This record gives sequence, C-alpha cells and structure tokens, in this order.
Amino acid sequence: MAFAGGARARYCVRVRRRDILLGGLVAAPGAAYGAVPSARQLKWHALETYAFLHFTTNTFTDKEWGYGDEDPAIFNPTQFDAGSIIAGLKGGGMKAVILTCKHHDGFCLWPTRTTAHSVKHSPFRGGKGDVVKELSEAARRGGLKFGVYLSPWDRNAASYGSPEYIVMYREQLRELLTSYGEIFEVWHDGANGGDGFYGGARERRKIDKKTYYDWPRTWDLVRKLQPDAVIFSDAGPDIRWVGNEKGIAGETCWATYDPVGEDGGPASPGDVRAKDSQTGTRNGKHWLPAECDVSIRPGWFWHEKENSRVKTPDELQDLYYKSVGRGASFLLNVPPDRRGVLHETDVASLAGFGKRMRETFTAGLVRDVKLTVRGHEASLESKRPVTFDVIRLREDIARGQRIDSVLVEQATEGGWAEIARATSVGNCRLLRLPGEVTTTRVRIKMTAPAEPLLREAALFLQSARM
Ligand code: FUL
Repeated sequence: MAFAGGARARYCVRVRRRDILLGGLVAAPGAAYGAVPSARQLKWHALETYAFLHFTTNTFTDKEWGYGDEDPAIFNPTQFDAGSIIAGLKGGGMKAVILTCKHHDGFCLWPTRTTAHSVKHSPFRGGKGDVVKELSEAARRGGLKFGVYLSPWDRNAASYGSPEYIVMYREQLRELLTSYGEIFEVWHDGANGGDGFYGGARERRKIDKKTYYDWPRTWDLVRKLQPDAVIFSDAGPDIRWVGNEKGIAGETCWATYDPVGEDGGPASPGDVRAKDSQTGTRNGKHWLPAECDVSIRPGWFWHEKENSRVKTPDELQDLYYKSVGRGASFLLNVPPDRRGVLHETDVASLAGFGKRMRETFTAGLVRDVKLTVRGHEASLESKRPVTFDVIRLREDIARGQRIDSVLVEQATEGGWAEIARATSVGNCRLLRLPGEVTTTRVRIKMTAPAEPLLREAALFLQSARM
C-alpha cells in the first residue's frame, strides 16, 4: 500500500475554538493519505446533483438507439425552449447539465462541419438552429455548468471502424470544446460497435475497444482545450461509471478505484469489470469517484407511452440518498419531448424533489449543535434536546479518503446507544435513521488507518418519511 507524503506520521487534528462550528467545517493541517482528488475532481465533487438531457432523432422515432439512417427532416422540436428546460432542471436543484450532442445514431445537435447528418439539414429553426448553443447559453444564464456527451459509436458515419473516423470524432470534440464556453464534463459512453447504417453499407462492424479509439490522445485534446473539464467513462480517467444504470452506488463506495477489464487485464472505456465499479477499491491507486446515471423515466429518451412512468419525488429522494449519500454523484436524465421542452409530469416531479431537498437539508438543519473532533472520535452537543433523523458526514477528501467506518451513538439515560453505522464516508455520507432520535449528545467513533479528517457532521430532520 503506497501512502503519499508521510501519511504514517502522526499529527493531531487540533480543533481550536474557531474551528468548532455548528455543523460546519473543521479543518486541520496534515499530509495526504493515499490517492487524492485533482483540483478539477474536487470542483466536480461539489456539484453532487446534475442532469442529463437525452435528445435526438430518437425522440421523434420512439427509439432508444437510432440505426443511423434517420432522415434529419424528422428532427423538428417546434417549441424548443432551452430556457424553460433549464428552469425545470433548476426546480430539481440541478447544478449542471450534460447534453447528448451526438448519440449512437450519429445525428449532431450542432451544425458541425464534419458531417451533413446534423441539425443543419433539419427543419429546426429553418436549418439555422444550434441546440448545443441554445442550451449551453441558457445553462450559463441560469447558473448551471454545461457538459457534453459525444458517443464514440456512430451508426451513421461511413468511416466508422476506420482510422478516418477517429479523426472526425476528435474534430467533433474540438468543435464542442471550442465553441460553447466552459465545459465541466466530457462524457464518453461505453456502447461500441455493432450493426448500423454506416453511410449505406448497412452492416455489422466490430472494433477493438482497447485500441481503436486511442483514448489517451483524445483525452490529451480535452486537457488542452478544456483543462478544468472532468472526463467520464467506465474506466475514468476522472470519473467512473457506477456499474449500473439504476442510479445506485454500492452501500460501501470508495472514491478510489483501480479498474480491471472484463478479462482481468487492463481496463478501457467500454471494458471494465462492472461489479467492482459500485464499490471501488479501498486504498486504490487512483482517485476515480463514481457517477450514478439514471433516467427519470424507464428509457433514456422521451416516449409518449412512458409519460405515466415518471419517477416520483419519493423515488428521486431515495436515489439521492443512494448516490450522493454514498459519496458518489447523482446524474439524473430528464429527456425533452417532441415539442422540445420537458414534459409537465417530469417538471412536477423535479419540483417535488427539489422542495424535499430544501426542506430536509436547508430548513431541516438542526441548529445550535457544537461539533468537536478529537482523534478518532467526534461529538455533537446541544444545550437542549434536538430531534433528527438524518446525519450527514463529510471527510476532508482533499487529503484522501481516510475513514474506514463510523459508528454513531446517542446519549441515553442508560448510556450510549447505537443509532447508525457505515463503511466509507468520503465526500458525503448520509445516514438515514429508521425513526426520529431526540438527544443532547451524539458520538461518532471512526476507524481509519490515518488520522480521520472530518469536514462536517450535521443533523437534519427529514421533511417526509419514506
Ligand atoms: C449508454 C447508452 O447506450 C444509452 O443509450 C444511454 O446514452 C446511456 C446513458 O449510456 O451507454
């Protein structure tokens, strides 16, 4: 196990008077423990909840995966309104948004110079439209960061499978990363190769996932053009897939992860042993936190028949606890419909979720509680009894993931009684209690191979019971 910079050296978490805040930050000097996040990963950790927009010709053909032979003329969102989409996402507390600029069918939502298969040849804004531009600008106006999904698999491109396609893919990336302002995340999905239109060939094409895309060169381009953007794929390099599309991280979820390919060899995008991704690797060499992607509907794209199957605020809240509450991020897909806006049911569900989040984590914060940390133990004290049913813990992840486990107890007349326990804390650990607890003292015992650095311990009273 490699510990960076004197992690074995003992140092004290000195909680001085000014460090003792009410459910706030406790900072302490100290060296890093093991792998630590980069500056761009730290910024990403702070987002926690952000949205996906799946939108393309599939929205009009009722498909999930377009074959690549769709006529651009079918892309006609007559009431497209980027401002209203962003307002709907904001209602759900989304801090950023990632758009499918190109899905597997190859249709580009911006007027790219690389192919004719784009909005340029659609009736949208008379062929003069640019969905990426309108959405990125509306996002920025609304205070949301903007990210791009560019599918490596392109079922329209005649060149797919040959080296020319990689040139085109990189050129598409260059256009997206140079024309639409700051990009916070670049998303490469893992679906690769198979049958498709491929410029009329209508055949099956197989590529070697490990070598075909030459990802390191593509990522160099991203670093050069958008140095602050995090790069997502099943295997990183900045953010990892959580291994399922249900929006659920492992009950234990480490931000460190050393991905392995399906055959036990080196991993590459589209080739990871997914069962490991949910948990990560304790003391792994790479800081590679999990992102939990899930759709508000059964499908990723909008389908009329799924209007009655939109996840409820209760379900979204549960997913929040199972993603953000386990140290990962919550990437919620809300697909625009054929009009080019979010469907009313989705907007209402987002608003209900946002309201619950505010009621619990803003209005529901238990105040006047003093946090003290001494070594492997922290205590929360209040002069009068307080009632809560959610505990939030955060580690100072800038100096590594140190805490193995926590045991939380309350003071009762008969002594200390356990109320919760968990393995792995990281950026955020939310402990939902089975019922309300009323006490004046809470004790948190931590096990950690290096001095635990607790950044926050706070109590909340949840708005609605699950
Ligand atoms: C997968 C794709 O195949 C799905 O269509 C969707 O975009 C999902 C987020 O990623 O790899």
